[in-house]
Amino acid sequence: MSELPEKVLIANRGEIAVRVMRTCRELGIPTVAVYSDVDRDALHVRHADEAYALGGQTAAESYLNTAGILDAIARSGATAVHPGYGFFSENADFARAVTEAGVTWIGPPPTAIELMGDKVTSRRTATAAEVAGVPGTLDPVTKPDEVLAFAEEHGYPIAIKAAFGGGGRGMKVVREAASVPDAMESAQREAQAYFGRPEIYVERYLERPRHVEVQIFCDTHFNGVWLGERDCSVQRRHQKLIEESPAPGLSEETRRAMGEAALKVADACGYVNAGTVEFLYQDGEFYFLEMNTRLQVEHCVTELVTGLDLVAEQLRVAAGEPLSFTQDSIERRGHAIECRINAEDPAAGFRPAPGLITKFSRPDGFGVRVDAGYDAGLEVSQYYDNLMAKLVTWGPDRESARRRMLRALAEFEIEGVRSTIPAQMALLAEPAFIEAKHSTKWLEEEVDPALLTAAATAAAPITGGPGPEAGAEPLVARTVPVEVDGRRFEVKVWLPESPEPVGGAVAPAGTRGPRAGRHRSSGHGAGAAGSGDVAAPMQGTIVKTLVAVGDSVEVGQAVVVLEAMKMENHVNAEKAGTVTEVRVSPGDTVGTGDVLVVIS
Ligand code: MV4
Repeated sequence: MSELPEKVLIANRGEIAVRVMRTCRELGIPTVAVYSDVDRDALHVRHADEAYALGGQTAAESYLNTAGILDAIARSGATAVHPGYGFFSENADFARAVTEAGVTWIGPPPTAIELMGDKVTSRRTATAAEVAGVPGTLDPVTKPDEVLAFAEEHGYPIAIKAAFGGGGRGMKVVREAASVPDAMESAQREAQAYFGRPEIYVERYLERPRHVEVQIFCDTHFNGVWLGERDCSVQRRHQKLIEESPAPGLSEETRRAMGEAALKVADACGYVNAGTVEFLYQDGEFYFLEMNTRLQVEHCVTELVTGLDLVAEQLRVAAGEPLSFTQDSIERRGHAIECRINAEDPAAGFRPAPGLITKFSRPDGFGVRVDAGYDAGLEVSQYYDNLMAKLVTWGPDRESARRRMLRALAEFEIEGVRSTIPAQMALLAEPAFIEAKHSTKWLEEEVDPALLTAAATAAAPITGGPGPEAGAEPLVARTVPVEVDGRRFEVKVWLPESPEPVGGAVAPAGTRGPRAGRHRSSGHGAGAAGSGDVAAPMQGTIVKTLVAVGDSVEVGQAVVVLEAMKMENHVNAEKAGTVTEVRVSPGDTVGTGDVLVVIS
């Protein structure tokens, strides 16, 4: 029998939290969401079985609040934590804090996170495993002479990079000796500013590389498998816009060599769980860049090509199970492309465009997958990243996946905020992309910006529904009475300041009940009148039981005191009879519909 976590807390938000919850649901594992003030009604909260407020708006106040998340773990009784990507996913201290609380960390060992989190030690680890990076210094450089000597040996251009950085911030390209001192100084300054450490190192600079990364998976039984690669070369300012698998034009021989190199790196850092090894690829050669010690945004293209659920595999591996596949059992079929649908304005340099989504009509049909973190009526907040959804298409070959993507992008209707869709449609129709002649420099340096501006301007205007102004009205907390099965409760709801609620956009907050998962049957609905099963009308904590087995009770008699939302509620018997079961005791957490007492 397969051992899986009993209850998973997802320390994240948006599409990745929803994506993890979907797999948990398929596997019968209850899920716990955490949420910030602005995410009170977010999609990930609706998908979870239980949800706990972290408070705050910014990431630091909420999804990076260790004490708050640990508290939610304790209160929910979660036995495992999935970090998603971003936030705490590559934070070794958080991983340790979770483990020390006796909870399973669904991710790699903290030591592997640390080894790969710093580019100097990760390059050393790769080099020790005989996986070459771009030729460069293994130790940080401090004097211009060291850099000049390197350049004399390897030739210009060279890249000066932040040792403890990532994402390309602080990278300086130098094409002549005279520029070395200034470039070093500014690279050090930026490294200090971005990453809090000034150390820099040097590499030969590749002019037109492609970004190709390998998905690997390792278990605790020393099995390691590579699942194929992804080409993520369509980027701007290190934000990926389109990803695909397999990488076009890669020979089977290179693919296998890359996969094996990725596994050597994983081995060398004692890796367990899902990971990605990034390479720069140019002229048939590949060079180790860095390793990402998390499940990545673009993991879905690998899922479509291999048919494997990577989150399910993460749960198995975290529970100590061996991998469910072997290197020889992996079959890669066809081609998958992913577009990151961001709330950004492509006509304004992909400037973030947060706001209220007034229409969100998703594409579907054969070969189309949408992983969305938003829906109509929800607001893309300035506090978090702009990813609204991932649109992924599969086809038997690259061209059919590309055409299917164009079809699906055209079907996707988003109003209220600007999106990257028009830009992606224009890019996918470009000859350089169709012929796969693009590189990491393509979008920023080779594509005519007028193409993106024209596409975005021609796209539908940002109208529909009440418009951003109406939705932008601030919400205020009000305590209002509600009736649940004829019983009165006071609940706190967040309503627009104006006396008349707009549209009904806020109705779900008041009517959905306190954080009840929408898939959960309430148990006290149909046929509840006169039922002997006394069920919790809402999620909460049992304060007191007022009856014992054998007691006789009257209709309407209080049998349990339930604390929910800082209020004590009496839960009453709906029929007269004798108590045959008391299923809860003080301190227990119960969910909506859980049976508390049985009367016959
Ligand atoms: C490079 C490079 C060319 N030569 N290193 C940018 C992100 C960081 N992780 C590494 N980056 C690069 N390093 C050498 N020696 C070009 C890039 C680069 C890049 C790499 C991957 C994906 C997109 C990129 C966009 C611009 C530059």
